[in-house]
Amino acid sequence: MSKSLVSFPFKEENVEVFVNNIRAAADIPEVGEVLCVGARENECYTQSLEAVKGDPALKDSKVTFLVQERLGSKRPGKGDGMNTALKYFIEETGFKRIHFYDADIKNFSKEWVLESEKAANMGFDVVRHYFPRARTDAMITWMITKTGFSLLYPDTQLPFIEQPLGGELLMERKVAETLIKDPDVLAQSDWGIDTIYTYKMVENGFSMYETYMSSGKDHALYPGLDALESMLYECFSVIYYLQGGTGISHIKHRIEHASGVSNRVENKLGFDIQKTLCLLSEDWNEKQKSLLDLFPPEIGKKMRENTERIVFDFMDDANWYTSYRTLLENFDPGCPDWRKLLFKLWVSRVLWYTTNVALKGYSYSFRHLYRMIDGYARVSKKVETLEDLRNRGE
Ligand SMILES: Nc1nc2c(ncn2[C@@H]2O[C@H](COP(=O)(O)OP(=O)(O)OP(=O)(O)O)[C@@H](O)[C@H]2O)c(=O)[nH]1
Ligand SMILES: [Mg+2]
Repeated sequence: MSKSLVSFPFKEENVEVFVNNIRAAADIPEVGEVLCVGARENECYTQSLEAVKGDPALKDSKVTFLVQERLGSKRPGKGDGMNTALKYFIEETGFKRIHFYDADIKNFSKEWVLESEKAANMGFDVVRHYFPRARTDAMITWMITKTGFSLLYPDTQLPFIEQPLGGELLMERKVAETLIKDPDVLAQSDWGIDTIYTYKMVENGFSMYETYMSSGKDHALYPGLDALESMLYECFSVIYYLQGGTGISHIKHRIEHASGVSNRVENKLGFDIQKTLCLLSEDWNEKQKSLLDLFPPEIGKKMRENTERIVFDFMDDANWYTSYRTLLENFDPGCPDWRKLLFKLWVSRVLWYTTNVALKGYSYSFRHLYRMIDGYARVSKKVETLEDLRNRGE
């Protein structure tokens, strides 16, 4: 069958936004079915299903609602939702391609689907959307995922994938078949799903096209960095377990040139700094303080000072590199104190970046972030030192 399945994993989203998105996807001739995979049968699930059933615009479209299966072994979350969709696509349909979109995109339109279809028609196995983001957004992507890939896999395309955690992507059927057979993918029921999909796509040598959506993604926002703690922990844990992979092939990879950025995105400086500062000084215990002995003395000492006053001015690019290496060597995913410490180290890193880089402007910030990833790859390959990283001009 030459058509595509469009899938929306969802949990508790605005019903009107979600149903609009279902309608936009179902209206596209290339789309054979829309699959909505809910976390559970909650109010959002029943109300959206009712709205779809009663909508005359959808009476000729196939829209399927499922509650996600318990497929994985981590926290039951978005990963079980996405894997349930992959499994349905392979076992219950004969469609050629599967698309994924977050359900909370307020400016979703048929363009999102059609842009992916066009890139896939050019012969790419995977198509991922990327879009302009505010300079303080995507702090897990930059400081955890891209940094981790750069430290561990500097010779591959992994560090240079624009938005490795993005939820908007297309896969050809053969990609879905490979992923759903992989026990690491199936196990990843939590926020780590995007990282494992990205990694496995590259590991299996699938070609990748990244389309640029200049309109950006307008979606529900987080109030402060504390809401990101579980996402941070789950995304870092995948990178931690991925250490030691070898022989990752060189894939065909094309990134569409980024065109415009809206004033809204360019001028936005993201999160609640006041609230975030407090996170550094809260909830310390003796175990966390002793874990800091594993870090280089100057990093351990400065972090420990946070029990008395807020300190983050030391967490520059070089110290973040060293802290990340220490985490990769010593982290214990089962230990709640390691989890808290990872979070605090990351908060100090985000605050350093916000006050030393982000305040200097939009273009300055992105130049810095891209150079940081290049620099980390060079240090990992031992062609540059941490001193070089410190001395690089802007
Ligand atoms: N099926 C399912 N969907 C989930 C679950 N958790 C989150 N989702 C959906 O996954 C999508 C992404 O979740 P968000 O909370 O919007 O995540 P986000 O931080 O905005 O993600 P970014 O777009 O990367 O910034 C949304 O459609 C959620 O409704 C879950 O446990 N199960
Ligand atoms: Mg969202």
